[in-house]
Amino acid sequence: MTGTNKKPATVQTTCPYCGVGCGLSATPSATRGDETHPANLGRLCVKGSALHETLTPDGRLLRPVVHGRESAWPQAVAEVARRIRESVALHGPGSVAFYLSGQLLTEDYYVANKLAKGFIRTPNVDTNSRLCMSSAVAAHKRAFGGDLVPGCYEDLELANLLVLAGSNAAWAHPVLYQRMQASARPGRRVVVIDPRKTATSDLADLHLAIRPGTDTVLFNGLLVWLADQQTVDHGYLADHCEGFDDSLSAARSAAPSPEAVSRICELPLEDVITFYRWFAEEQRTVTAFSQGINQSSAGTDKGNAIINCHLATGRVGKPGASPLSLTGQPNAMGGREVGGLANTLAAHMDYDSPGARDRVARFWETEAVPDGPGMKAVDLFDAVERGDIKVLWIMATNPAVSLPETHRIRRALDLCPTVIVSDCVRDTDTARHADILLPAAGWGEKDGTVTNSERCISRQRRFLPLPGEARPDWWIVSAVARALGHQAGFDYERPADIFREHARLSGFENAGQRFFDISGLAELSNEQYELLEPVQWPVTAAASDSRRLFTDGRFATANGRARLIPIASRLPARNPNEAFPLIVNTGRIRDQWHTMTRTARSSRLLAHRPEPFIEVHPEDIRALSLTPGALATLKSAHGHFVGRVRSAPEQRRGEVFVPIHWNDQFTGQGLATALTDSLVDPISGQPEAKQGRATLTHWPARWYGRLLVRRDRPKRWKADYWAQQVLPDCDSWIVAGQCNMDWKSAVPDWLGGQPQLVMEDVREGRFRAARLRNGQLEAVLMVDRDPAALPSVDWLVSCFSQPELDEASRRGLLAAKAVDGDDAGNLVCSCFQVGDRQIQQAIGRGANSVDALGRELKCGTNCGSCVPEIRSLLVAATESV
Ligand SMILES: Nc1nc2c(c(=O)[nH]1)N[C@H]1C(S)=C(S)[C@@H](COP(=O)(O)OP(=O)(O)OC[C@H]3O[C@@H](n4cnc5c(=O)[nH]c(N)nc54)[C@H](O)[C@@H]3O)O[C@H]1N2
Ligand SMILES: Nc1nc2c(c(=O)[nH]1)N[C@H]1C(S)=C(S)[C@@H](COP(=O)(O)OP(=O)(O)OC[C@H]3O[C@@H](n4cnc5c(=O)[nH]c(N)nc54)[C@H](O)[C@@H]3O)O[C@H]1N2
Ligand code: SF4
Ligand SMILES: [Mo]
Repeated sequence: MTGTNKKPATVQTTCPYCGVGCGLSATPSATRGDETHPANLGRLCVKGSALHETLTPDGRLLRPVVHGRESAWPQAVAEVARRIRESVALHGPGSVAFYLSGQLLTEDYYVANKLAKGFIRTPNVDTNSRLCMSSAVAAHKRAFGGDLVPGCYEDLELANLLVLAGSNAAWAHPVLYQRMQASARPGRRVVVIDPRKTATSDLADLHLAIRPGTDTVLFNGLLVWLADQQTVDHGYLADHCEGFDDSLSAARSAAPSPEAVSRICELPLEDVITFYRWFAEEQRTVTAFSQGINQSSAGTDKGNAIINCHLATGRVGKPGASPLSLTGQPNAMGGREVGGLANTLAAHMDYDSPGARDRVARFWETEAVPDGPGMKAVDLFDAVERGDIKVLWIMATNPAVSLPETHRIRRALDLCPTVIVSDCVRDTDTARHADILLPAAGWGEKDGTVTNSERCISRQRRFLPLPGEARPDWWIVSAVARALGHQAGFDYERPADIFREHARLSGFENAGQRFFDISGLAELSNEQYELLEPVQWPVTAAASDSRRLFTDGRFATANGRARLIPIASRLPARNPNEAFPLIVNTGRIRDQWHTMTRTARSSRLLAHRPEPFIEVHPEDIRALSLTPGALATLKSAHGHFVGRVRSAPEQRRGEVFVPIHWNDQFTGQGLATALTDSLVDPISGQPEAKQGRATLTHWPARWYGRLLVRRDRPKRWKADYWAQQVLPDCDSWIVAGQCNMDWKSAVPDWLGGQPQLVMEDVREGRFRAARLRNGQLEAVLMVDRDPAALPSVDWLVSCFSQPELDEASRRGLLAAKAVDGDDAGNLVCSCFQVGDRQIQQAIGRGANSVDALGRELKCGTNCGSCVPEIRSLLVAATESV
């Protein structure tokens, strides 16, 4: 056999996206679900299965850039070290800050935390987990005495009542959703609590379209109901808990009756009672919660209101009975384990845990660690804005997009004397403000571990060479640490060295007080680390079954008892008012990951929702004189957002939903965070990202257009509205303008030269032009007054792949519609690229169920994320008959 046709080795690794933490078998050209991984047992969602499509060298940051100039590593490391040393000398250690990420591997995170807190001695280390999990962390600590998730994924299958609170798992945790779907059985019930009807509601027996921000009232009311119906487990409370009486009386004054709950939460009384009855009846209940709970000015209270009901009924850490916080990022848990949050120190020890500061300092062999907690993300960026932070090192997060009031964040970054950004991608909204850019190795190029929502530690493994000068984050941080003179503490040669140290610290002077203990992994050899199978913590000599915590009713508090927390009635802090009458809800879409730096590289993933949008209730659309399919502007006190209006009966009236993903790299004015403000939960510091306030008005477009240009041609045009859509073979934009255009004279700039085919109908506001080169399509522009009259990109893209444009396509280009009429329509199934029009046609031919459509078109048969959408097309078709 020759070396050239050798197949690349398949590597078992873990998906770098959501906190489900699916195992994958990966090669550079394919990703498959790993059947042996306990999180997914072979399943994958569309983002996981498209991972190999995102591994392109396009747009990668490949070399360090220091003050605008490419530089070699020794110079870049020396410059970072110099800036840190000077800042500490002149302004003290607190003037240096780190802003880290739940997307770092545990080893990266550990080293960054150790350098900051142990050696630079700044407490100012926080992470984007502040925006994500910190309310759940705070709730866990209040209730259980530690940041401990009691349950596991199997509980989602074992539960007879599944409550999904503020979670759109169908889109955000798709493989867990698939597991919930697959475990449906007669008698198993699902309740979804979400102001919007989402794809997740497809699984719901009861959907509570709650008034945003009032979840504490709903769960306080539940506690009262449980007490009044005598379904409280008094034995469990007496043996293992404290705080029940106070919590119940607080609940009684906040939510005295189902009628009061119904009124405050704006829910039908019978639905409230049904939920309460089901919860009271069913011992095997899991309440899974996510950002609808955490991202709130009452986030910690919402978490504890949920946990109170579970403690009161003894449903914690039992098979099929637990509260279960769904973590967002792949290593949100790992970051919490190493102590990446500003108020934590290391290895689940806080600054105020007795003896912790001294213990950690001794373990790290450093003189001291900071005296107390540092600033949380929003405060930290306020300090940057005030000029108190002189050096800010941002790793694996994009705060210019993801923090609220982005205009202030960007100004703060500009004011900061030294901003260091470690990222894999060259152009991000944050990188634009960097003084020093450090090229990080990305997924597939680095080794380490991540911990998923059920405390399962899995290996990410490398199967690609390092591109350019990119280096793993642990390597970069260690190099800087050594340049600062800390050789001994940072002489790591490989991630395994770091992992062993982290595992040793977790067990160091830990006689069972700290539940996070993985000392059983502290002696792994390099080879054993290489082969490490997924394992749930704790991992100690004593731990035998780590699937669930608190199975013996002992908690991590000083007296071993769990605490019920009295929850006052806190209503939404920011109600709509005359100036800003609409509530802006923000969240995720199925096929994109956060700020799109990776997922937008796959044209398949960008096809489902190709541009920013605003989901609006049809009655509001009418009342505000908007047009579905046209553009509109949301304006808040902080900024504005332009997106396509989608008619959404799933919305409550007076509330709109926008996606969080778009940013300046992909559109002109599509930042969701321009609409939310810096109001945070008083305990966790987590921003209230789900409740902006805004006005909504029609965006007065004179024309709508679509531009496709063969890849990498120079860009010499401007439009009031643009959104980039990545397509095979060409660059592509959805555009619109507010002024009439003289297209004939403007078009050479748009197409990069004179067009050969031109059609203009001034009366209809229609213009078409195409430029050919050697008979092949080079660029095409389609403009129309009516956005619905523009052709589908599928067809336009097919014109680009023709070696010579045929006559029919030429005619089609001028008429601006597909010649053969077999347009797939809007994409529904990303895995098999099936559009709504194809599905509608198949329904017309008699395919009358999800299964029948799957047999005919394959749609919905891979990851299943699109099944709720397929179902709604089926319903719409039946209704229209
Ligand atoms: N496709 C995709 N998946 C992802 C991510 C991604 O970017 N893309 N990101 C990952 C990350 S980091 C995270 S944190 C998770 C987030 O996962 P989720 O929390 O499930 O996702 P979100 O869309 O942010 O918000 C969930 C729901 O909260 C609802 N909500 C808003 N306000 C309230 C309220 O007051 N009460 C209640 N009960 N609900 C409310 C919203 O309508 C929304 O449907 O997703 C992870 N998975
Ligand atoms: N309004 C509103 N705001 C929100 C939210 C919301 O629902 N609504 N959700 C919040 C939540 S839950 C989250 S988690 C945040 C997410 O927000 P961010 O963390 O800002 O978003 P990402 O796009 O994931 O940023 C990760 C960055 O790290 C880079 N990267 C990827 N891998 C690596 C690596 O290995 N090393 C390095 N150094 N860099 C890497 C990526 O290219 C990218 O630029 O947004 C928060 N903001
Ligand atoms: S469910 Fe999450 S971890 Fe699993 S493949 Fe999808 S994005 Fe990756
Ligand atoms: Mo998150």
